[in-house]
Amino acid sequence: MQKRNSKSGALGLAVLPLALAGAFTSAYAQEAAPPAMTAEEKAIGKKIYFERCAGCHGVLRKGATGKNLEPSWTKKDKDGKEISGGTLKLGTARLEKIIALGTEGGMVNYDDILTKEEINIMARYIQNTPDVPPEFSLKDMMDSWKLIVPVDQRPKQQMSKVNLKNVFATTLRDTGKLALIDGDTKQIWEILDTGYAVHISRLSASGRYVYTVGRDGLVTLIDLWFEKPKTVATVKLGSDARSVDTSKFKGYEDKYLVGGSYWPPQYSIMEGDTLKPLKVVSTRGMTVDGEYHPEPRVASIVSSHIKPEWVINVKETGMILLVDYSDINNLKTTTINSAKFLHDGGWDASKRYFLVAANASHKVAAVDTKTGKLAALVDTKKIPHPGRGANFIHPKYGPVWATGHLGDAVVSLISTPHPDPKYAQYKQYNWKVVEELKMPGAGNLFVKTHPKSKHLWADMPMNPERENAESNMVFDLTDLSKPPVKIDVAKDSGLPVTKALRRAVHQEYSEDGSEVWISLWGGKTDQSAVVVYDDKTLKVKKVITDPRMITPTGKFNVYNTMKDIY
Ligand code: DHE
Repeated sequence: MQKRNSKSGALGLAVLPLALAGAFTSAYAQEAAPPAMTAEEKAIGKKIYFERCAGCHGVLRKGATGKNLEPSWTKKDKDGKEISGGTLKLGTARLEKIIALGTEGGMVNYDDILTKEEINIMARYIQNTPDVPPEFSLKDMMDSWKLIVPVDQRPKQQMSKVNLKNVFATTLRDTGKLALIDGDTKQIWEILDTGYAVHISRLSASGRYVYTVGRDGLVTLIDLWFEKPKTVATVKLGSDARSVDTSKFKGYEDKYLVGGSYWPPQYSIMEGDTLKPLKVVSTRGMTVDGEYHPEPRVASIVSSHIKPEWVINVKETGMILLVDYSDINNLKTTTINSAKFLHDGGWDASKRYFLVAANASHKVAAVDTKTGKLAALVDTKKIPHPGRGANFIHPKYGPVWATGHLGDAVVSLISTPHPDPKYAQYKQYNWKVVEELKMPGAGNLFVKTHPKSKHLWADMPMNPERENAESNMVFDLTDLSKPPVKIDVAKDSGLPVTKALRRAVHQEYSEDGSEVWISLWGGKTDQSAVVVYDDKTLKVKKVITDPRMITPTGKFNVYNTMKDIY
């Protein structure tokens, strides 16, 4: 996903065909020396690149959701020409414009985040050879591991009266903290320190432990059985990470945790209740096109309910790994070819098929975890971004799974197989996009519904228009021909308008499916809120705000996350 949207500038990178990405060899020899940089400027460039650019372009800058940014692309020729051997050479002035204004290809504008000097540093930094960060071994993990409260010193039962199943683990992104909010009382129960620019949380199969991962690779294990939630262990997965999941198959509950890293490109297996590192597996290797890739990052990970298995999606190679964790010393892995640039995804309603966006390939791959084979590769609109998607019964086409798109103003509904014979009549539609629901604009990140709900919620936080970015669209699942209702979440919060957009992002249902919680992702220092809606009436039920409520984004209801309900 792109962090922010372009204002309007249709510059350079947007028009570069991806196919040209590798066509630089002949021109390479004629390239000029990279622009000079002082050690201090290099350090600034390195930090900004990690914080702002690496997520989309990769540490080695080979490109994924974002374009390839290797010097072969970014540097001008020795003679100052921009085009050489079929390759567009960008150079400092052009790169400065792209960084400042963004592109229509999805590159965001940084002119109101970075100073002019920083933009100039970045334009020069990316013409220099990429810094290669150090590897991170099992020993490095072990050295980083902190067991703060050993298992025998933890409570033997839940100490508080809080309804744990309805607790929401809420990301406070830019503060590097996690708020544990009591869903029944809507009170903040505890706020705990986590990793830098904390990303997602997942639950152990029992619902006792919350695992949170930061972009710096720090995993935090939180025990909900204390009177107040407590961090009982931490460990580093590497220097850059996005995903974790637990072992959910019967007999393995709370036993293992698996974490996926962006850098180094690998996944790591840990003890579920202590985070003691057990094994590290590299994901470097060949892409679906048969080319070696040095940085195939681990994107989404999900734990199977029907087998002792994780589905591990490797972004740059387009390989989906089914990793059998029943014997981690003799790890059995099924490697499934799908499409490049795998990102986020979720289960179908039966939890047999995992559907994952191959975002820059504009496809959704569906893997059949029962047979261990690719079930389908479905063409979608531009840059599908489902979050975990949304499952419901379409009035005409039966069971469907929904995904929105970052690059297009539609939510696509893909027909999915279902074991219940009453849905056999819909088999003819399976793995087809059966309907596209119109949105007011692109920039969708998440869609959500609940088995008890008649509504489908879709956000647009990456849309450039304030009125779209701050709203959600709600579709009536009993009559999809009705225009969706637009809910202005920022306005409903009652908070003062701020200079920064307050992006209405990520929906999560309460345990009983009666409420929808939406975050307002505001400015880095602005007090913000989570707005709670009654899912039936679409009226505001509660605005959860607090001076510490800064940049709330993802929310993970304990029960729904534990059971993968969406
Ligand atoms: Fe995410 C899920 C990667 C930016 C909020 N994000 C995911 C997943 C991946 C991913 C691989 C799937 C995890 C899984 O299921 O195991 N996200 C990335 C990036 O690489 C990216 C584009 C850029 C970056 O540098 O990190 C990125 N993500 C963001 C944000 O800026 C968001 C909107 C705000 C934030 O808090 O960081 C954001 N991502 C989320 C959320 C989920 C997520 C809330 C989980 C959704 C769910 O319902 O499970």
